[in-house]
Amino acid sequence: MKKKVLSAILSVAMVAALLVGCGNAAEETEAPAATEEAPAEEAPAEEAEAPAEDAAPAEDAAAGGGTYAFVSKSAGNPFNERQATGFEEAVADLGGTAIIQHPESATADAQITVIQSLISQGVDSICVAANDENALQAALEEAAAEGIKVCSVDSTVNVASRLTHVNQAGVTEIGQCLMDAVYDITGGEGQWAILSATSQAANQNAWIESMKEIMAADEKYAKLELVEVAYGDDEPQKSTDQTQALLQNYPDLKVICAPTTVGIAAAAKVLQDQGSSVKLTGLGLPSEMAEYIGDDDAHSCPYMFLWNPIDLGRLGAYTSAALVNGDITGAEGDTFTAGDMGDYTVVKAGDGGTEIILGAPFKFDPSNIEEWKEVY
Ligand code: RAM
Repeated sequence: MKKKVLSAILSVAMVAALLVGCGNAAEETEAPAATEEAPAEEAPAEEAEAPAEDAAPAEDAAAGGGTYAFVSKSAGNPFNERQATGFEEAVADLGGTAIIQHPESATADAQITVIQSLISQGVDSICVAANDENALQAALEEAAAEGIKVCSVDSTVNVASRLTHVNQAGVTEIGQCLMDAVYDITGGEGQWAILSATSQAANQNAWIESMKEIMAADEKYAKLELVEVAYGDDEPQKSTDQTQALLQNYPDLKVICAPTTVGIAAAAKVLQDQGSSVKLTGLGLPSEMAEYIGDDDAHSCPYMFLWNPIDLGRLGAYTSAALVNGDITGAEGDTFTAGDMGDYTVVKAGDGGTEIILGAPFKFDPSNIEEWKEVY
């Protein structure tokens, strides 16, 4: 199936999912037809960790093409690769040049090096999934001073560092989905732990904060005990080690919630291989998690959530272009058309800045995982 057709189906499903919130998207929408061209097998066109050599010079922007850069959190994470694929697709639609940069590690320093190189290349925009909310500020302010339009995607930078943020879903909405899942899977009481990405990741930290606030605000959660927030740094081996440590340190642990696709995949394997009775939920890529999702003792994850990372990348590109073209400034109330994804409005974000929200989280469970695993 051609990517565009696939994207159109996904967009319809995403809109429908918006209406059902944490509900199971497949119950309300037509699940995508299985496709022979699974995104899991598609290598992103540019994997370069060093600045791309074929980047168009700044003059191309004046000619109407535009050079749009995407900086992911780190290399080797399939979620980031799918975002990059979407970003490239949208830039191709716009007739521009995409520069995709996956830093070597999920650190602010690695991203600062990449951002500085992009500034010297004279790109028109930088769209970054931040490894640290505040640490990129000097580099991004320098970019802005050079006339480069800066937005964040997936994981925000602070208000001073960006014009707007492209958010996958509302923070509280994701926090509520995850908290409801922990409540449901534990049976409403007992010990649970979080396996996160890096300790500086703005997106994971916001979701974790939201979960804690939801838990504290309602008596319903009073019998749940959050014993630890562990950090696997979005590295498979460290996430595996952290999962094993949680199992060892908390013999009464009932549930691990991993709000990271890298963490949840690593934890799922540990739990399932060990035949552990500890259950798992969180945010995962269907293609990586299909073998672990099931209602029985043989599977570690009853269900999990995510959004479409390809569409997230596409929206990041369309937002970048709208900023470069002057269609939006990133102010609350600005509207723009994101190609065939439709119209989006810039809204107020929780940190006092603005954001553009892609949609609502999808729920993936045994009823739909076989179909979605082919999509992303
Ligand atoms: C990981 C990354 C990414 C996050 C997903 C859910 O791939 O940390 O930033 O959005 O998980």
